[in-house]
Amino acid sequence: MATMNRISRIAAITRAVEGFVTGKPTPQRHVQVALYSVSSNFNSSPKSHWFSSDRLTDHLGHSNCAAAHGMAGTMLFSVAAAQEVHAKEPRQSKEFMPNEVVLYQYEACPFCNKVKAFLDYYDVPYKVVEVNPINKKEIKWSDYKKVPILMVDGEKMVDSSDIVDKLFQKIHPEIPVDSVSNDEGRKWRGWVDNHLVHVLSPNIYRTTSEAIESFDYITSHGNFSFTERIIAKYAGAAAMYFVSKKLKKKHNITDERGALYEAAETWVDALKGREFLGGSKPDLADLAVFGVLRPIRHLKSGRDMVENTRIGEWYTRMESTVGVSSRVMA
Ligand SMILES: N[C@@H](CCC(=O)N[C@@H](CS)C(=O)NCC(=O)O)C(=O)O
Repeated sequence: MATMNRISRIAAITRAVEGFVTGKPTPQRHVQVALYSVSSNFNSSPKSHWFSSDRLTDHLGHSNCAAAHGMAGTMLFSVAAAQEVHAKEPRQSKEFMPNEVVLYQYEACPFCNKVKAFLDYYDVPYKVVEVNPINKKEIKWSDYKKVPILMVDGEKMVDSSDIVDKLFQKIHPEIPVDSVSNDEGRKWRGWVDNHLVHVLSPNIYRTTSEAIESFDYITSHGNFSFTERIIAKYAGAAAMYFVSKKLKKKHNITDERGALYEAAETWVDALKGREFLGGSKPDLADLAVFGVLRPIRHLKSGRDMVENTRIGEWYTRMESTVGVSSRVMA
């Protein structure tokens, strides 16, 4: 009986996935296959969701929300030893000394990781509240139902790019809002949201073993109950494996690894020999690229990317510049 339920729910996922990919509305609006927010509450009420088709673009279009922290990956990226250590930019604004910064997030969500890269770089201490993707009870109080949500001394900020812009303004009140990013920075920040994130999902779910690796990370770092975790790992991986094939088509990607390598090379070309896009120190585009790549860095796709492209040196520079996380215990 339980098995039957499971099978019929997996079938529901597949239908929802098809509904999404074909663009047809699906009656299974609440089946959620979120790469960052994968969950497996198969016994959930109709309100809970595995794969909510109205949110699929968020979940699946940017399914790079997975990573595994592994020794192999650490070693691959540890050319850092040979690199000079870049100092963090000191916080320049005495006006921005918040008492409490709280990030509502999914651990592997690329948008949340963009915000975290910024906070880490600027040494802004922040607490994290991991949101349960099934019931989102931690953000019940909010009308805005996506993550990241950042609370800065009671001020609510939403949308990763807006959050970063607002924080930058607080740190650098002397810089006019329009100049937060120059044309080049703006262009590449847009590229991250409109291109890079779409390339990541077909890669991290490319093969069944990669999909399981990704889901292993997601479910072990996310806010899941024990049962949710086990089911999500395998059912989510299976569903996303198929979804990623459809996503490839949706975004006209034929060779996902090729597209990932191309994106990495494109970024290195954009640097034009500079240490960072921002010159001798990272700008907001550097932080955005680094932020969305960080969750995949120790997955097979991230390791392959570093082995097969020139991005490793920049990534390592970013890693050493951003430094240790400024996250504090909640
Ligand atoms: N444009 C938003 C996108 C945020 C977003 O799509 N977040 C996803 C998770 S990575 C989300 O919360 N989706 C809704 C859900 O989980 O139900 C941003 O940059 O912050």
